[in-house]
Amino acid sequence: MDYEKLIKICINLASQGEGNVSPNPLVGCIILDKVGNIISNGYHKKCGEAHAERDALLKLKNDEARDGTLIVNLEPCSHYGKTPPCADLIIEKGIKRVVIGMRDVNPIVAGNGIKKLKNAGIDVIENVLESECRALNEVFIKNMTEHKTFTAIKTATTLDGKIATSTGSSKWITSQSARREVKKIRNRYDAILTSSGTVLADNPVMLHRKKIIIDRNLKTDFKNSQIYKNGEIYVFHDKNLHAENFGNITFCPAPIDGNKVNLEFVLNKLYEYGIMSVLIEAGGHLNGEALKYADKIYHFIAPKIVGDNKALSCYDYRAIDNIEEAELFQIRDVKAYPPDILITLTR
Ligand code: AOF
Ligand code: ZN
Repeated sequence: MDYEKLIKICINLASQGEGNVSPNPLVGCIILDKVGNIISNGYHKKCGEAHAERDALLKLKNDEARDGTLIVNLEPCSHYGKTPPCADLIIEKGIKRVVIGMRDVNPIVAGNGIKKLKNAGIDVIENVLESECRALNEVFIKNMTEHKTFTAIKTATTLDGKIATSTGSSKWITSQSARREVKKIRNRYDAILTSSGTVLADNPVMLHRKKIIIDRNLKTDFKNSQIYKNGEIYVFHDKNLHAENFGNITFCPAPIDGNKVNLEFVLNKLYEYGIMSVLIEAGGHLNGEALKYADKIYHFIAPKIVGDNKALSCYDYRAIDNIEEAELFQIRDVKAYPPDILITLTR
């Protein structure tokens, strides 16, 4: 049986929950009958709703899953959370074998689901396509193991790393197909984060459920800037004000680091607010400051060259002498969005 292929199907099913399951993991599940035909599938659709295993099992009539195989990208849970334990339901339905992509990193589950299944005499196969399963749930893993918000940067530049000319001309560097992909990437993140500089320079809409703006001196136009017209918004500043709500905007005071709002403070606050992942889309100063916290970078490159050293760079935050001080990332993926490309990097 090609379990890797089946786990891949689970990963694709799980991805349908993107944008809706946070703070829960992305989980997909398929069920094979005793001769190996796929007879059901399911995925976790929304936080608070059925887990993937329950979704797939409850589509079947009473005895249909008996002696079958359940395939799932994350260890079935063993605890009573917002829903009852999936391991119990799997046992009750008479499943004979469970194939798992990765162990759950949630300490309440971590191996207990597998133990429960084995104690009931179920054959458990672990770690099938594990690294792909871990990549799928990179946000959940960071949250559970480090208690921190998963932080990513998205930038779109020319071949020479520029995001605008010296006069600020930047629309558009990348093509429509690349920009369409950006919308899909945004949807995977609980919030997007930008700076007053970007709001003032570009007046972007940045359509999203939650938006974070770093605006130290509260100099953006809260009435008229496009970005404030929708979504739940948090503005971090250093005015002597208490945290306050005005309509959809929450104003959050933050300490200063040098002459900038302390980014680590902001990211820690986001986790307190229940924001499990954030995509930073800003200019070179904030992007640069964010690099040391970045778990991931989405770097779109257009086949264009500006060739002007006064043009604005995607990372512009320090002076170094030695090339060994450069920030180091690993290229995980390169995809074409003709005529542009997207390079995805992680640590
Ligand atoms: C999910 N979906 O398909 C699986 C999960 O609060 P609850 O009851 O939704 O439980 C959430 C935990 O359950 C989650 O942190 C993870 O450890 C485990 N498995 N969660 O949301 C699923 N299989
Ligand atoms: Zn569960």
